[in-house]
Amino acid sequence: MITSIQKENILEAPFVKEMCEATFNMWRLGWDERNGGNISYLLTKEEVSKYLDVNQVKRTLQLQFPVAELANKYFIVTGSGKYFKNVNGDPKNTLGIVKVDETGNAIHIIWGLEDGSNPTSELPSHFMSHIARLKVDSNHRIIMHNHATNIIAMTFTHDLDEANFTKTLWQMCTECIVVFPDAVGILPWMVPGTDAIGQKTAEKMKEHRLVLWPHHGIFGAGTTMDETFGLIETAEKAAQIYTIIGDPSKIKQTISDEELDELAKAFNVEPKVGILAV
Ligand code: 2HA
Ligand code: ZN
Repeated sequence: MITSIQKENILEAPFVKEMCEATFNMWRLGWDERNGGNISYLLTKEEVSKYLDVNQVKRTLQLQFPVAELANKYFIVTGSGKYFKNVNGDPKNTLGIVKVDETGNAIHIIWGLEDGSNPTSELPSHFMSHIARLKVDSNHRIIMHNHATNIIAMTFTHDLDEANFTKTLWQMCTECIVVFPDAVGILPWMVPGTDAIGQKTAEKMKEHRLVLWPHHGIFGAGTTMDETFGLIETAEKAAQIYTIIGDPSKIKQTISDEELDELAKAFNVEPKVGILAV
């Protein structure tokens, strides 16, 4: 009996197309110079099985940081050292589909990264953040990191207190409090790519879908590519306005705490406690 089932072309998979489009847009917006930025996207076995035999392992990589909570889960990830500018034209070398093994101590590459490259250097921050977000949101799927220009600029010119920073962003455009009522988390400056920054990022991800790495960039979490992209885009737009204003002493009027509160009520969102003085 012939049991082999015809698989569809993986390059036509919606999740591959979404990765190509998101990376290209981030590069186009100037947020991902050179090999800056990384994305990981949680996939279901059913989604992947439509295109691949999930038991055909190409390579296995040991993890320095066990992720038992992600055992048997599938992700499509950007590759380490890959330029976002090039993903759309070369998905099979710049993207990879990985399955976390049944212990959480290793990952199996089942597609992509064909030139022998590895998943993103920020895999600890991605995996630990997925674990944190899945605990608070069962629909969570995406972790996205980039070097959003004005967010980085603002980490030089604004103090790094989370409540102060968030309130300034909320004041810069009316949409902000509606899009990220959960506020931004901010780490101290740390060396990227390490388990330590992964742990700190994930701790912040318990309460925030946006986490800033001062003088480096931003992490965003969400249930879809569009939502996660839009979250970062909105914070970046607010930071751009702050940076265009330049000298905060030039500000003649702003959105008051009462107005921000009114806005939150009108849009049915709960602003993080301790930011608005109302
Ligand atoms: O090189 O953005 O944080 C990719 C990065 C590291
Ligand atoms: Zn980075």
